[in-house]
Amino acid sequence: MERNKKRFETEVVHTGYDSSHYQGSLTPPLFQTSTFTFENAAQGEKRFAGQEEGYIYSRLGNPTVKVLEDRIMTLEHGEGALAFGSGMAAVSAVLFHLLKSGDHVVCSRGVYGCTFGLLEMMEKKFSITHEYADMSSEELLRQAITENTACIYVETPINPTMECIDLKMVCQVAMELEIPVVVDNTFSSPYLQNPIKLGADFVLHSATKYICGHGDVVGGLLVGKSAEEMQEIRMTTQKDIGGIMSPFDAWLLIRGIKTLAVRMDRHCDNAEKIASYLKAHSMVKAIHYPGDADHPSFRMAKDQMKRPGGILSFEINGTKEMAQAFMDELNMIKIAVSLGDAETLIQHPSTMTHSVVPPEVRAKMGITDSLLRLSVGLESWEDICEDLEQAFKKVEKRAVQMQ
Ligand code: LCS
Repeated sequence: MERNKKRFETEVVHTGYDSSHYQGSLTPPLFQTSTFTFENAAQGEKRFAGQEEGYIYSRLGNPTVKVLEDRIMTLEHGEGALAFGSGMAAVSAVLFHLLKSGDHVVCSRGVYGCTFGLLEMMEKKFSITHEYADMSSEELLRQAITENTACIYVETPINPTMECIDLKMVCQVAMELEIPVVVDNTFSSPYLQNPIKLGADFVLHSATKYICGHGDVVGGLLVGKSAEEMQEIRMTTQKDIGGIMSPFDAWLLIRGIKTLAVRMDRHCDNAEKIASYLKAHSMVKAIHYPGDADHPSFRMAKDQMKRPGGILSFEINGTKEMAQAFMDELNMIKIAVSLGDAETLIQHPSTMTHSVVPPEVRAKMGITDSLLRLSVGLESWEDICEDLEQAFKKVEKRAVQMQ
């Protein structure tokens, strides 16, 4: 299918919707309906048999949701897309599609806490084993693959350590061994990185984050490079497990995604400034940001991503208590999980998003108790810095008094 005739900034606004089909409505209409009526019994039979195109029931497809699915499919260079009720519903749908008992998953050495939880559950309940692999070299990746490996699952940049994985290298190895690759592209959004173009079979998003951009929807998106396989997922793991997106959430996400390119540029601009500020700060032991020239993934991220993104993590020079006290002293910056919103958000991975990960595994993932993750928002970068600075000063003063 011929695609991408227009540039990203145009596709993100227009693709998947033709107003002439909807009485000229500039905005895609909200089809807030659970079911669709048939003209007669024969039509219902044909639709169920797949002999006639058309909607049946919103768990199997909905016109508002389809606009979003078609848009993300184009933005991620896929041939099929599905929308889910959460990012985790997208993760579980693709893993249940690919895996059966006895299979093995090779996973990047860090993943979002609930993805970790899902892999644990699959191992306990269904004997689907997994290994967190160091994918920093082809040799190490190959060492982790077994004859039962049925999926390579990669987050890049990894939440929250910001390590990046060389997708071209991973996909080349996987293609040679005929193992499907799934990439969680949540941190980059399709504006910064397109895993299918680099050889991945599936790319997914927690649409809750940058795609929404406004902190008012929980949703997930899955894009695949095979239209047939995506249709199979629609009619199996999505239909029968049922983690679909509501039409209203799709409608909000269509609104949010229109501004993705402009928002991402601003997130990236702000993150660059905040990273330089934090790197130079005496209270900061280390920063983890792919745009930092000292970051181990700096060069590779530069090739793979359009820009280094809007998230960074940093380790405060002190204890867990100090990290938490620092968060409590912030005024404008909100303490909250999630990311990619207009508001700058800070969270403490070891007690929040990754608290389900056992401490020894967290240590291997590089998640220390003094690590804080900042989702840099759209505010003035000077105001973000001023808020960080006043909190550092208060915590520093308290530390001196306690000595
Ligand atoms: N993948 C990544 C990389 C994520 O960061 C998250 C959520 C998910 C998948 C799951 O998406 P959801 O079901 O929440 O839409 N990450 C969160 C985080 O870092 N803070 O709060 C949620």
